[in-house]
Amino acid sequence: MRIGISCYPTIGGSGAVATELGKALAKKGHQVHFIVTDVPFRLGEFHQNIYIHELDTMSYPVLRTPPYDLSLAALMADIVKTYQLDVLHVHYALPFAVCAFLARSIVKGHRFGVVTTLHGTDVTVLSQDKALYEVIRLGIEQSDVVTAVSQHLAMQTKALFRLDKEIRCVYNFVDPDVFHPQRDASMRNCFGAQGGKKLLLHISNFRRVKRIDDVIRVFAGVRERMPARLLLVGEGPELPTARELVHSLRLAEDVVFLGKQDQVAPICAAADLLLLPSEKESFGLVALEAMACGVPVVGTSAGGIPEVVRHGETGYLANVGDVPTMIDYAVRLLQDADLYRRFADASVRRARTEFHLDGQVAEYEAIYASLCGGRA
Ligand code: GMT
Repeated sequence: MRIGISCYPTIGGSGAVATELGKALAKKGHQVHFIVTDVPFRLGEFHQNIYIHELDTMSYPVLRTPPYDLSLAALMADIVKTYQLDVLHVHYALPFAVCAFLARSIVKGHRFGVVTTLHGTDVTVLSQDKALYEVIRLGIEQSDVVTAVSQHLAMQTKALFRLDKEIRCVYNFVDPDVFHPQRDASMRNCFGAQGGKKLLLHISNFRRVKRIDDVIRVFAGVRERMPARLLLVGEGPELPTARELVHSLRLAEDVVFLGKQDQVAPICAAADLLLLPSEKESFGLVALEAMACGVPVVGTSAGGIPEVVRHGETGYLANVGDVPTMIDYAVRLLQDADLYRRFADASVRRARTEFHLDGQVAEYEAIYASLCGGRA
């Protein structure tokens, strides 16, 4: 099949999922066209069957803000026509599902399917804006198939937009060839884990919903009970506050700010525990990636996290903001070697059986085929 993919190319779960899906489809022989504002961050080296179409937004003195969404819709229409695409798969309702709807109105004489995958923020945050609510609803309603990355997000979307339309849950996935257990002593040492220090890890875009303060306070509680270090990967609006809190709690010597990192697999594999105390999380891709590396998770039961992390089996989940309970859970896991080993093994097993790349890619292929009259 010939498949167009649009996503936010910047660091984030939705971009990672869209890019990994495109790579996997291309590997299976499909022709994949990324229609994007920038080369997606996880694309890496050259891949056969992958084409990149980068948007060149017009700038003109009269236009204070260039009409980026309209230009993107025009580019989508052009690529669909030129390459006779079968399907456009967009990640995020806004603006991509609406751009795809416009592209469909522009393209005449060629039918193609539109699949929209909802990743969370478009539904849980942007829909709170009354004007955007109707635009998001339009994008969802005009897509042939809408998927959500968790049952929770699918149900939330249906309720928020009072939709009759089916929202199918297609879980995010992980590639076990990339994310797998790999205890590399030199890597752990380079993060300062010598002398039996435990390595706690948090990866995010440092938005408020990630509750970075809770990450740091949980770490502070653990460090009072055992030697430990905290690795913080990513950056975003809460980074300065995080740095201040680390200093005021006198944790600086044991907290490493690694900044934006493209390749997180070796960092995950070096860690002992992932902290994810989010207030909102449609899925929690980092939790899955850590689990695939044999790293249990301590976090909250917000949104879709419990569908990924099994409480008492692959990690422990507490209520949002319940830092003392998260500290207890983390200490319990890190102090009991047998319990830890059981959780680590169960994490790898669950990631491989329930969220394997192959299964989820096949689900998307079946969706595309259903829109092309079964043609694969
Ligand atoms: O978590 C973020 O803030 C980034 C955001 C994104 O759009 O990349 O992540 C969302 O999509 C990911 C991939 O489906 C999910 O794993 C994240 O849970 C989801 N984030 C939120 O719902 C806050």
